[in-house]
Amino acid sequence: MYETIDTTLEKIYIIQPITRENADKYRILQEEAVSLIESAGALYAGTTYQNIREINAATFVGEGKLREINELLYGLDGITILFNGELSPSQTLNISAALGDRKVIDRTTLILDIFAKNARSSEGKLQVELAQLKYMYPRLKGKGEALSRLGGGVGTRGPGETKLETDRRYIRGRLKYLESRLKETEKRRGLQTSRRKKTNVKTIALVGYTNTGKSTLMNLLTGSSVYVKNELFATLDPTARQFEIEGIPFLLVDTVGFLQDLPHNLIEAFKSTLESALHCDLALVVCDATGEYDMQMQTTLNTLNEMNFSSPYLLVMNKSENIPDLSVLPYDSVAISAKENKGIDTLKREILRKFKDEFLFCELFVPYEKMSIYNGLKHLLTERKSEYTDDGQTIDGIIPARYAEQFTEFIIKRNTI
Ligand SMILES: Nc1nc2c(ncn2[C@@H]2O[C@H](COP(=O)(O)OP(=O)(O)OP(=O)(O)O)[C@@H](O)[C@H]2O)c(=O)[nH]1
Ligand SMILES: [Mg+2]
Repeated sequence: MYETIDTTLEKIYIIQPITRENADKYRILQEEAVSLIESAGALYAGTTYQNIREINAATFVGEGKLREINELLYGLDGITILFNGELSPSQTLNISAALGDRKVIDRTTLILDIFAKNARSSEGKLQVELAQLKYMYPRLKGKGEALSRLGGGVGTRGPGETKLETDRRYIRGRLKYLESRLKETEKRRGLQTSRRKKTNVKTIALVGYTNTGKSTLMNLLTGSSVYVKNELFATLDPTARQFEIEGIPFLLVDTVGFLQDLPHNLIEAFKSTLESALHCDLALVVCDATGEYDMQMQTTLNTLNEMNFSSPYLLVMNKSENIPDLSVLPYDSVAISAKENKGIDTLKREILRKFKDEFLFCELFVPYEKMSIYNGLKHLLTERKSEYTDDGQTIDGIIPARYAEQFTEFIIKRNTI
């Protein structure tokens, strides 16, 4: 029997530049590029590294390197080149020309392709298409020659199995249309958010590096079934679900994951869908305890800060079932395993602790003659336990801090969380 290779999959060869800025992390960047290629549904064909002391303005990498790649890939058709960094429009075209008109994409194009593949909501699709067309437009020389030269596959796929348009005049019109459609949806979402604020339910956002297990944790906490996959950017559209801790309702929002060196225009594109997460009452910064969690945490917080995020947050180290000694993890983090349902009670307690100024955990006593007063207030508190005695009712309850004063005469003990 012969092993068959799926020839329908595009093969991608990586050029990994090594610069002064990425000297300490280029290996992680290269590994991530391999995961990105697989997440885009393509095959990894190999990597070449190049030390860049001085950037060649025309082609970024040196001519010698391009000659070497040309020789290496000679006769191998259908191999796409991924430059694992950002290229200017003319650099993309020049590299392609130097490699015998081979298809060349950069990291942003690849990420946008995965985004297009994974966008589900109509707003997500609009945003991805807008970001793709904006990025592609200056890369199209004349009437889309460059892109039509690209052929099919990665970098030419729009959201929802569509093929991206390459006609510049068409794109200009489409950009205007997409922008106005997005403005409308943003307005509608603004209304929803303000309505939600009025209901007073606290919002908790799951944020973090891609593939750390945010959606798995979302499913575990809320009993929902959002999409989980061992793939980068599996989640694109934010999803919100209610869940309770000790009878207190919370809204949990799952969001798109981050990646180091995420292009700025991509962050811009998702700023509005991330809005609910940016204004959350608490963010759970989910990291992979078995990975480069310091880098993951820094990337996440830096990206959020760029978007004016200022909510309190809690560090969550997921996948910790694989860590024999948890004491090596950051001391202020909560170690969990979303997959094996471990550490979740501790996580819930830590979440409540973060809200300790917002809720009063207390015991109350209501004498029977005051029962009607209490019944008028009852809807403001969460009763965890209650018991009838000879002369009244004792209640173990949670009161939102701003209503606490109304219960003063009934409170007999204030508990700490
Ligand atoms: N070993 C282990 N794997 C986990 C755990 N939690 C999640 N995973 C796996 O990690 C992979 C990614 O999980 P997701 O929940 O999709 O991660 P995510 O953070 O939502 O990823 P994106 O949406 O792509 O940013 C999946 O293969 C999960 O099964 C865990 O506690 N332990
Ligand atoms: Mg996810």
